[in-house]
Parts: sequence; structure tokens; C-alpha cells
Amino acid sequence: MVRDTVTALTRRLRHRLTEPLPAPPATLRRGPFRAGAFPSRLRSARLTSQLGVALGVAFAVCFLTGLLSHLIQHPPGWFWWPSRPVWLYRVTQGVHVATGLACVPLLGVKLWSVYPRLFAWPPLRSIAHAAERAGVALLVAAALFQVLSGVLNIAHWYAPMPFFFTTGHYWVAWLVTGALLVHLGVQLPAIREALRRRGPGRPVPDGERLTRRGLLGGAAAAVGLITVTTVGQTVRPLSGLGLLAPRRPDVGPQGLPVNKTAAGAGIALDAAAYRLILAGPAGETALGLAALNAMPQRTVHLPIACVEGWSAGATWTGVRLRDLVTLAGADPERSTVLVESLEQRGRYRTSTVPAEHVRDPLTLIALRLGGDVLHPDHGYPARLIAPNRPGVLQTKWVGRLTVLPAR
Ligand SMILES: Nc1nc2c(c(=O)[nH]1)N[C@H]1C(S)=C(S)[C@@H](COP(=O)(O)O)O[C@H]1N2
Ligand SMILES: [Mo]
Repeated sequence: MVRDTVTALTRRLRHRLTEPLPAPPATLRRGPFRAGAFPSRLRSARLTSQLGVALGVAFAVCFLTGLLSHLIQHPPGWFWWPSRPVWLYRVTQGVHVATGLACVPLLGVKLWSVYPRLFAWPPLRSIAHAAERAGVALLVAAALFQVLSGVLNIAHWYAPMPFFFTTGHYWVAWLVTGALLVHLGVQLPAIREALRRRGPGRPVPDGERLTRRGLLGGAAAAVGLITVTTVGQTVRPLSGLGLLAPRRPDVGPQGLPVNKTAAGAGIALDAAAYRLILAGPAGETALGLAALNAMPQRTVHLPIACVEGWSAGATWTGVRLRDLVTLAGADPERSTVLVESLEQRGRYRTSTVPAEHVRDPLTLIALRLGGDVLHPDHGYPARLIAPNRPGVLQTKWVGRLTVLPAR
């Protein structure tokens, strides 16, 4: 009885949603709305589906690596990120940027393969059709936003972005994911059908030089080219090739790139007056450069891996953070450290070092880079360097360390 009512109701609802809407007058059907306005037979459900699969895989990898990077920078209580292997974040963030950039040509060809549908006739067949079109419009807009904002961020070109990049890029990623899942749900039968039909392959139509294989090959070559040139941000032999990724891992003072310079951060330092303030259970201690240099010095080889995708390994020398925690009267196995820069303003003037990284003997308050005193742009007189951590958390010009109980 109840079942019959539900069935009847759903049938009525489905009918309402799919009922044909009144068609617009035929006189409006001009220009791109004409039948046969898009003669290329290269476009097919198969081509669109194959591009969709490639794009879906690239997007999924990009989303997951991006989510990981977000969690490391804004860790919720349940989140745990190890300090080893030291290169892990370098790889995950390199993959994030590389797969994001691979979406540029893939999205371009995919949109080319379907854009004639913008001019479908009639424009709206039913309420369900209108909802589907709105969903696709949202997906396309959000995907373009992600790719564009990512490329602009890598290029350090913030003028066209009237919002804080990280926040916008993070929330729109969820929007793309949601819209993509809905799109997949709607299109799955069509995608299945298009990918199953193998057939002998359609003959190349007259006047059409490019084949579907040729087009896919071209898209793959573009992805390959962008990937190779992106990897140049990390792999030095390829560094001359930055195409969408302009950073070179070996250009900068002391052979290392710089995102924010000492001048940019407003650092005016009097080395003789400099004190590192160490606050912990034992109270506050002020350590001058002589005192820091008198402590046991360690040398480690660790990369800086910027969230923008560039990364570079370097040799750092300085004092272990765990030794400083001990000096502050706390247990280095069970402490969190708040690191504050001498920089007065700026989003990245502080960072929190979780217990996992405080404990790690590779985590240093570095005083030297490649054997020489730090260049001002690399954080002179002291900067944090820890294994497997985003560059943005490797605080420069450190002025204060506060030892807190582990969270
Ligand atoms: N105080 C401070 N530290 C900072 C930053 C900053 O803006 N202010 N930028 C961070 C970012 S985004 C990166 S990638 C690294 C880069 O270090 P480097 O300039 O020595 O290569 O420094 C980090 N440390
Ligand atoms: Mo960075």
C-alpha cells in the first residue's frame, strides 16, 4: 500500500521533471544554434569520455595531495604527519602542482570536445535538463577557477585574485569534487557505453586531417611537456625549462630560491643586539648569537619544499630544536614548539612544530647554509628547518621559541 503510493509519487515527480518545456520559436535558431553549425566529426562521446577519464584521474590525485597539504598546514586534532621520510612532502606537493598543471591542456581539449553543446537546441528541454546544465556550468567554472588560480599563484601574480588564494583554492576544490561526483553519476551510463564500443574505428571523414588518436596523442604530448617543464622546479638538470612553473631550484642567494626577502619582510637586524628568546617551564632565556654558536652544532641535508611546487635540497648547520627544548626545561619527546619570526606582519611569521618534528634530531634552528652564515633572505641570523614539512612552515628570522606541552 505504502509502496504503491511511493511508486506513484516518484513516477509523478519524474514526469514533472522530464516533461518537455515549451520550445522557443524557431526564428531564434541562428548562428551557432543552427543545425550543423559544428561540422567537425572528431568530436565524439568516446573522445569526451577518454579525456574525462584522464582528467578525472589527474583531478583526483591533485585533490588528494592538495587536501594533504592543507591538513599539514592546518592540522585538526586527529591528524598526524610523520617527520620521515624527509622527502615525502616534496614528492606529494610536486605531484599536486604537476597534476594540476596537467589539467590545463586536458581541460582545454575536453571543453573543445563538448562546447558545441552550449548551443544545443532547444536550450532547455525540461527541468531535469536545466538542472543538469546548471551542474555542468558550475563544474566548468569551478574547474577553470582552480586551474587559473593555481597557475597565478605559482607565478606570484596576485593582482587578478581579489581573495586570499589558499582559502579560495581550498573551498573551490570541494565544489569541483562535489560537482564532479554528480556529473559522473549522471553521465556514467553514457561514459560506459562510449568506452565499451570499440568497433573498427570510424573512417576519417573528408576534409578532416586529424584523427581522434592524433588529437589524444597531441593532448598527451602537451601534458608530457608541461610535466617535464614543471619537474624542472625540483630536478636541476631540467630547470632551464619552466613553462607554466617559472621557479628554478638553483637560482637565488646561496644557490637556493627565495619567496620573501629580508627587505620584503621589513627585517632590519642589529646582529650584536639579536637575542633568541626561549620560553618554557624554566622561564625565559635570551640567547645571543655567541651563545647559539657555542651550543653543539649539527649539519643536516634537508629540502625546502614550497607549496608552490618548487623544491631544493640544501645543507644546513645549527642547533637541534630538541636541545633548545631541553634547555628550556621541557621534555623534547613530548613538546610542541611555537616559532615566531622577527617579521612583524605577514601570514607566515609563525609556525607550530608538532611533537613528531620537535623530537626528530634533524630539526634545527639553522645558523648556516652550505657552511656559510645564512644570507639575510634565507633567514639570518636563525631559521627553522625541519624534515618533511611544507616550505611555508620553515620560519625565517626566528626571534622567539615557546615550548608548549604536546597537543
Ligand atoms: N618569517 C617568514 N618565514 C618564511 C616565509 C615568510 O614569508 N616569512 N616564507 C616561507 C616560505 S613560503 C618558503 S617556501 C620558505 C622559503 O625559504 P627560502 O626563502 O630560504 O628558500 O620560507 C618560509 N619562511
Ligand atoms: Mo613557500
